[in-house]
Formats: sequence, C-alpha cells, structure tokens
Amino acid sequence: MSNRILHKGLKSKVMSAEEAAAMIPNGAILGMSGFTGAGYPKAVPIALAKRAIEERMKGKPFKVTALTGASTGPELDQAMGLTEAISFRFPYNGDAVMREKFNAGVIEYQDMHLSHAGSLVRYGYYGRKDNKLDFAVIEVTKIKEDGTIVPSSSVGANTAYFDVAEKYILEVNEWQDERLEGMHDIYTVSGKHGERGPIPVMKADDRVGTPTYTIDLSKVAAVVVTNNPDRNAPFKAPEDVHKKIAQHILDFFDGEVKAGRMPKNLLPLQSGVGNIANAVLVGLNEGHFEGMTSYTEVIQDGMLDLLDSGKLKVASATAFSVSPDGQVRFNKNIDRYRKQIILRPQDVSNHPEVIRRIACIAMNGFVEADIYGHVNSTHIAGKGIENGIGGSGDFARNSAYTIFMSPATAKDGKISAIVPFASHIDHTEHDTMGIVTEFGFADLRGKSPKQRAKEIIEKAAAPEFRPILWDYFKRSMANPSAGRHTPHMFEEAFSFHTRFLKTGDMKPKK
Ligand code: 0RQ
Repeated sequence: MSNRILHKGLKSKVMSAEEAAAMIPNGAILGMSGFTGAGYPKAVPIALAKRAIEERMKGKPFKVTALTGASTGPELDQAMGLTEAISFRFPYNGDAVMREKFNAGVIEYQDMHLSHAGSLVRYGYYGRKDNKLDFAVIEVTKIKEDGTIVPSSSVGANTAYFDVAEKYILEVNEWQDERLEGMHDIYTVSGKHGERGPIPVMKADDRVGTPTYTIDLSKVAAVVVTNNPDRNAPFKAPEDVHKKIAQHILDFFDGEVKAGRMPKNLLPLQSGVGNIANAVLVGLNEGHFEGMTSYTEVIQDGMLDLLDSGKLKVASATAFSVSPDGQVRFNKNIDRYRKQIILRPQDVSNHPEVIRRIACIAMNGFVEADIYGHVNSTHIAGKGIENGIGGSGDFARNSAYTIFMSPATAKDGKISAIVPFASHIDHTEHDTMGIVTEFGFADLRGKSPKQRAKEIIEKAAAPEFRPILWDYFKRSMANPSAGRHTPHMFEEAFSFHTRFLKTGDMKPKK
C-alpha cells in the first residue's frame, strides 16, 4: 500500500488503472488534470486507450470527451489519439498525434481561452443533460489523513472538474515530490452568472486560498497509484535569432523605464512557452533588472534561473513546464522554491480581472501577424491548427504591455511571419502593442491601422519581404473600393498564402 494514501476510507478504493477505466462508460464526459505536460493522469488514459481497442475488436464503439487544463503528455493525448478513444477534446493541445487527428477531421477539438475553461464547464456547457461531467480523473501528490488532497505539479482546471463531476478517479503519483505540499494556493472561482465576487489577488505573491483541495470524499470511485514522470521536454540553448528578439524586448523595457512608464523592477512578467520565451528569460537573467515578479501560467527553466539568481522574487503560475535537468534542480531546491513559487487554478492565474489589476507584461509567440497588427497564434495555412490559443488571449487583452514575438520567417525563409492579412485571427489589432522579430520591435501603441502597417513592415518584416508587403499596402491604398482606414484588396489578401501552397514559397518567382 502506498504511504501517500493516509485517509482510511480511501485506502479501500485503491485498484488498478484497468479496473478504474472499466467504470467509465462509452460516451462519458471526463474532466482530466494536466497542464503543459505537468500533473496529467498517466495510467487511466492508457487503460482507456486499451479499452477502446478491446471494445472495437468486439464491434462496439468506445469514445469519451476529454476536457483538461491544457496540454498533457503521451500517456493521455498520444495513446488516446492513436486509438481514437476521444471524440471531443478541449481546451488546448500540444501533442503531435492529437494534432494530426484534429487536422484529419477524426477528433473534434475546441480551442479556448484557458481562463474560460473552468467557468464554461461550471456553467454546464460541456456536461450531460443534468450539466454534470461523468468523471474527474485527476493526478494528485498525496491524500492526507483528513482526506484533503495535495495537488500535483499543475492545478489547471481541476477545481472546476471536482465541482462538476459526479465521480472522481484519483491517480496518486509517487513520482511527484511530496514536498510540493504548501506550494499551491487553491482558490475556487465559482458562482452562477452574476453571482461572483472579486478575486482578492492584489499582487503576484498574494496567497488567497488553501494549500490543498477539499473534495467530496463520497464521490471518490477509485484511487490508482502510479510512479511516472511528467512529460519534461529539454530546452534548446537560445539561437542567434532568439537572442536578437530577446534583446529588442530588453531594449524596449529600458526605454519604458527611462520614460517613467514602467518601474525599475518592471511589471509582473507573463511569458509563454517555447524557445523564444525562454531566451527572453535568459536575457533578463543576464541583464540589469532586479526585484522582478512574475504572474504567468507556466514556470519554465528560465524562471528557475531567475529565482536562483535572486533577480525574480516570486513566480505565480498554474503549472510547471521544465526540462529533465530543470526537474532535478527543482527537486533539489524545492524547500526554497516553495517560498518563491505559487501554483493556482488556471481561472485565477489567467483571470482577466487579476491580470488587468496587477498590470502584467504579456510575452507570447505568434505564427503570423498581418500588416495591421492582427495576430494568428494557432493556425498554419495548408496544415490546420498547431497548438491552441492557450493563455495568450487572457494575457494579451488584459495586460499593461502586450508583446508578440516570432522569427520573421519560417521554413528556410520561404514563409513570412508578416503577411497582408492573417489567415486566422486570435488577437485583434486592439490587443497587440508590440510585434517583435529578429529585425526589430514594431511599437503599435497609439497608431492607426495605416501607421501600424508602416511600423510593422519597416521594423518587423524580413527585408526580402518588405517590397512585396509595401506593394500590397500601396495598391490597397489606391483601391477605390477599399476605404482608407484599413485598406485591403480582398482578391489578393491571401496571395502570400496561396502562392506558398502552389509554389512552396511566399515570394513571387522573379
Ligand atoms: O515548425 O516544428 O515543423 O519546425 O511552427 O514554431 O518558431 O519553433 O516557435 O515553438 O515558439 O511556437 C505560435 C506555435 C510558436 C507557439 C507558436 C512553424 C515552425 C515550427 C513552431 P516545426 P517555432 P514556437 C502560454 C501562451 C500559442 C499559445 C500561447 C504557440 C512550428 O508560441 O503555440 O501563446 N502559441 N500560449 O516552422 C508555417 C508560419 C509559421 C510556421 C511558425 N507562419 N507558417 N509554419 N511555423 N510560423 C502557453 C499556454 O498557454 C499553455
């Protein structure tokens, strides 16, 4: 018997993952834990994938709806994707197999702002006829004697899933360090339409909830013991282009501090996932800013570096997204990190109210941006959805500074990240303040669409694409049927994309 299950009543609920999965009927709606490869269930999803195969061999269907916090790991999205054991997935995905299934039209996916996920589930929009979910399948670190639950390496949307599910399956993962206890701040954002009060987080380091989940123990149908690592992916050392992007952002911060618009210790940092975001954090660690804070959704290696150097005082998030080396370092220093790191539910970490109150600096990657500043974070023309909007929209709309960053070209220079019209729009011109590439920082604040176009083409577009972007803009200005506010030529708006699909290059043949 695991020494992580201390509550007497729940000891009798321990069973294998296969036995737990056998309780889940075809068509069930599951709320599962997991956020950026941290804290997702690792045994029951594989058992469900096996069941899907077994049932299908008997000629019976087996598919479930899988709601999570954000992306998970191969045991969930890859295994259940390969076996097509999922019919509908929400609200974010980062798995390549699952992505292929969405883009092949085999599995339905709804991409969603991560701050909305818990609320929409609580409103009953994803439930059965009685608005409930069938099961919450949640990874935890420990079940205490009094039945309170120590959360795992992510909190995600778990409080909503506990609130709305009829039954619970808890995976107690002994791989998670028990000393995570005390790092979480569980504050439940609940209440019907119009009945909610303010969230009392006034600063990044405010703790307003409890360190554990308090759940209805009578709903626990199964407890499964696991000992499996999170999906910890290594980071690449920042490449030249990433370092240049980071430098433009650091120079921008310097300018804002000098102008008296930003304090010397900056504002609470939100940083997306990926190599560019990590390069910015590396740059901040090598730079001169001190006493920084972070109010973000994931804690990656660069955040640990900043905490280690003492330049960052606190990091508030909903999950970890560290490399295998980062995990070793985290476990080694966990007692110090417990004082510096706060893990919250994603409807608090990403809540517009808090983000706007504490005035974050949002920094997220983009796929493409158009000359007027509309940003596509999610869709690749000719391929379909990449990952999802994640928390980028929560932070982009509500932060004091909203910065999007990407290399100016993709696929060996054949694709321009700056296009006449974005082929999908996640963030509108109203939400974008800075578009940054290795060539420069386009500052869009206080600019009309035409002024933005000039700034974006001159500062952020790759030099080899500037002439054709100018050509598009100038001819749109002369287009009698376009209007002079945001001029376009509809028949050519997607000419970069269509040319790429036909010839493999967005540039016209000479
Ligand atoms: O393709 O993997 O085949 O090489 O897209 O691009 O440049 O490696 O950058 O990993 O930082 O991802 C926007 C997807 C950028 C990410 C996005 C191809 C490119 C490559 C990846 P390959 P890069 P990144 C916090 C906030 C939305 C969610 C978000 C993202 C692959 O940042 O998912 O912000 N953001 N969350 O070659 C065709 C283009 C392309 C292109 C890039 N214009 N056309 N292909 N690629 N641009 C996190 C959470 O909320 C959980």
